[in-house]
Amino acid sequence: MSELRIAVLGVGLMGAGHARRITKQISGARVTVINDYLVEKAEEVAATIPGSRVVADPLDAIAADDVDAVVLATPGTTHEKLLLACLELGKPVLCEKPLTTDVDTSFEIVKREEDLGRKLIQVGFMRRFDPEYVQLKALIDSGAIGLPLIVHCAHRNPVVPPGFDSAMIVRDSLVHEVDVARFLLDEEIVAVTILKPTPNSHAGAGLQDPQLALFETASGRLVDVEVFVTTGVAYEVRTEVVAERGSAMIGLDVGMVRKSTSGAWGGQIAPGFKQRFAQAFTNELQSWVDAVQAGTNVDGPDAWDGYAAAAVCAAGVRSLESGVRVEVEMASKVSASR
Ligand code: ISE
Repeated sequence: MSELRIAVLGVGLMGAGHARRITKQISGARVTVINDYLVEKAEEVAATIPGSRVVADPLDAIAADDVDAVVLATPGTTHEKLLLACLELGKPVLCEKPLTTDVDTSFEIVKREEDLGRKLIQVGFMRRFDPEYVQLKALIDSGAIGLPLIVHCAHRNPVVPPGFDSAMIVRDSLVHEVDVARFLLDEEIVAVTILKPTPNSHAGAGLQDPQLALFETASGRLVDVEVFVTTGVAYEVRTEVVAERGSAMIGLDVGMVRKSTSGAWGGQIAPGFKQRFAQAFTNELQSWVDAVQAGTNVDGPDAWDGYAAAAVCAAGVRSLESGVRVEVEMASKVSASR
């Protein structure tokens, strides 16, 4: 089978990493086209990817004859238009979160894809490809610990970029726990409550950090999340599932434990999500490439998952603002194909 020819749109932190992984680590695919709204940035990245060329307009990049599939890593505000172009041209696309920036346009994308009668969109919720999450999901699905009743999560970032506001903590950070909860428990989240502890005095002025979120699922199971994005420490993502016949926890950061002559013992914590989820990003890309090559186009979170995450986060932001429990407003899943 010939190699999948990929256009990478947006080569900031995520897109540049994906272009490099496709080139160096992924089999069955190569990057043919690079696009970024900063043409000099696109040229800089293209110079490191043999056989790639820069196309300045993202719509031209999607339509190019030497492009079979697209990795979309541009800012979220551009996703709707670019996803519609991919759907129109029948090109499979791996779209970094968010699917789009609001619930209504996310649902429009779901419906457009539905009208086509085949899936073309995978959403970049990479934790589903992380070996520890895969192991935890397999354990739950095996039935060995019985029915999960409660999930405890912690999501800590050492630092966030300037301009990161309290709602972004929900939409950009907590959103991963939304997807993890739906993935592990296999059901929708129906209500969200966000509590606001005393803010970290080292966080930017006005930033509500940390936050404590509580998700309620359709059948009544609960997920609590501490999300704290200015810890100043390192990158920590922990998930514990408490079930009827036992519990299981991942994300303990216990790689090598070193004992030193000072009498101290300890190990290393990943400094950021790029390092913590490096394997997940590689696995995600390889399984997407394999799915596109096999003609199924999606192996992982799809447009519906992107829409569901948007709906839960919208409720989360309303809860953050109002201080009360907010029910999630979401269409029901009608199609048998989903
Ligand atoms: C970032 O966008 C990510 O996706 C990371 O996984 C998350 O930990 C971080 O909080 C987000 O800002």
